[in-house]
Amino acid sequence: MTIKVVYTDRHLLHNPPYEIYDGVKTPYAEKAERLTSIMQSLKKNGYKNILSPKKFPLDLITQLHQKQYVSFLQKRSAGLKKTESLHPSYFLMDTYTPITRSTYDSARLAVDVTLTAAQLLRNGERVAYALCRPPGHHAEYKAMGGYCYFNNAAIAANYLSEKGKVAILDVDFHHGNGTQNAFYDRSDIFYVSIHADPAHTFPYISGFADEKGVGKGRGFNKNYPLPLGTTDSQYATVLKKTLADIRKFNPKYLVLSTGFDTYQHDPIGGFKLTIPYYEQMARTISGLKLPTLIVQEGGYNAKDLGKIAVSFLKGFQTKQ
Ligand code: Q9C
Ligand code: ZN
Repeated sequence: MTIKVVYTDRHLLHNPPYEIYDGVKTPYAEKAERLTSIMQSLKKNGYKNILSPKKFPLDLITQLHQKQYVSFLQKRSAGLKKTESLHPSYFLMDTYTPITRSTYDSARLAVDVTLTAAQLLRNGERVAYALCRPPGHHAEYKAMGGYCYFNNAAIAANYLSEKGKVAILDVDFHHGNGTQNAFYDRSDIFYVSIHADPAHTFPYISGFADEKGVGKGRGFNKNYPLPLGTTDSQYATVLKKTLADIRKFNPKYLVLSTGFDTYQHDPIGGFKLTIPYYEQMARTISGLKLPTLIVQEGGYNAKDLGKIAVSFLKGFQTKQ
C-alpha cells in the first residue's frame, strides 16, 4: 500500500489511569490499544510504509500554544512519580485530561508525528497518515481538555500554511473547539467541522452553526452540528456540503482531523456510521484531489478501530 503512515510505539508511555465523569473515576477511554489495534490491521493489510517521527522545533508548538502553558506541562509532568496523575486547577478545561509523568513527552511526540507527515506533503506526497495519540483538536491556546494537550492538527495546518491556503475538515464525533479557536480570525486557514450537536455533547460550549469566524476570519469557519443517531446516508449528505465549501475556498492543502468515534459501536459517540461507509467517506473526500494530511483524533472502540482505519485508507487508494 502506498500511503505513508507516521507512527511510533512510544505512545505506549501515555497511559493515564482514569478520567473523572461527574465526580466518578472511570477507566481511561483514550487508551494505547486504540493505536496498536490500528497498527496491527494496517500490517495485516500490507501497509509497509511506516515511518518514525522526526524531531521538530518547539517554536512550531509555541506559535499555537502559550509559552507558559507549554512549560507548565513540561515541569508538572517531570515532577510526578510514575503512578501519579494530576488534575491542576488551571490550564484545564475538564476532568478527562490529567497530567502524568509522560504527558509532556507523549504530547510532544504526537506533534512530531503529525509534523513529520505534514512535511511529507510539503515534499510532494499526496496522502500521509499521522497515526498519533494523545489526540489534539480540543487543545486550546492555553488549556488541555478532551484527552488533548497540544493541538496536533492545528500545529500542522499552521506549518502547511507557510506554503499556501489550508482547509481543515474535522470529522471527529466531537467539535474541535481548539482548532476552531486557533484560526477563528484567519482567512488563510478554513475550518469546517461535522459533529454531534454541542447542545448535548462535549465540548458543549462551541460547534454551533452560528460560529462563523471574526474580523478577517469571518466566513472562514463553518460548523455542521448533527443529531445523535445520524446514519451513513445522512452523514454523506452533509459531507457533500463541506466538500463544496472546501472547493470554493480552493486551498493548497487539506488537513483531515479524523475521529472514528462516529462509528455505530463507539462507546462514547452516538452516530451510526458503519465500517464500509468509512471507505465511501474517504473516497468522496479524496475526490477533492488535494494533498491530504490525515491526523488521528478520537475513536474509542479499540477492537474495531483497525477495521475502520483500513476501510478509511482504502477510500484514499482508489484511483479516480
Ligand atoms: N464518560 C476526542 O474524541 N467526554 N475527545 C467523555 C465519557 C470527553 C473526546 C465522557 C470526550 C472527549 C479527541
Ligand atoms: Zn472525538
